[in-house]
Amino acid sequence: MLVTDAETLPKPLPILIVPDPTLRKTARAVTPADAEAVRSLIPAMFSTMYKAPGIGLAAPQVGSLLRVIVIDIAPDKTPSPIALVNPEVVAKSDELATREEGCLSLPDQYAEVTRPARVKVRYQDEQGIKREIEGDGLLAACLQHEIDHLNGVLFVDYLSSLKRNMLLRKLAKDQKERRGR
Ligand code: K1U
Ligand code: ZN
Repeated sequence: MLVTDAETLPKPLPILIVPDPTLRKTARAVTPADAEAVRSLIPAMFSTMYKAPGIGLAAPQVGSLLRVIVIDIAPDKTPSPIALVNPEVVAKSDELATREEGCLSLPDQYAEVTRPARVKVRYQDEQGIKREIEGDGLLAACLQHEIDHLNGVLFVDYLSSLKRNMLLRKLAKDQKERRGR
């Protein structure tokens, strides 16, 4: 299946929004017994990410506590979808980089986040083959952001408590207005 082909993708899943408690839980490692679940989860996650639209998505954002993330940092250009099962950061640079991040679980909220500029991530692909990916720039930020989701960590956790509380209050206000519409 071509994961970027809208006609062959499954129905998008609802995305959990902060403060949903699932977003604060730690996802568990995928085992061979999860093969069937992961085979249907990954296309559903791509479908959800492309529809949002976003450049990444982690399983807890759609209510699954399995260690699975999907990424496509160039969805409008040449699509380059990557599904990562049991991803782990195995190396990170001392050099840091700051960039603006958003999160599909905190709609319309953005903030500058500082993280290691480059990372190497070990993971299994959809077939269970062990692979590594190394990245900098947006790819490095996205990999770290999505792996954080698997550990119940959100980008707002890197902000000062003042900035975090302002952003969370704004989110709550926006969501209340959206529900009232
Ligand atoms: O995990 C998520 O909530 C997805 C998030 C990933 C991310 C964005 C920015 C830096 C690090 C990680 C998003 O995709 S937010 C939406 C977004 O950034 C975007 C959407 C459409 C086109 C381009 C970017
Ligand atoms: Zn996010």
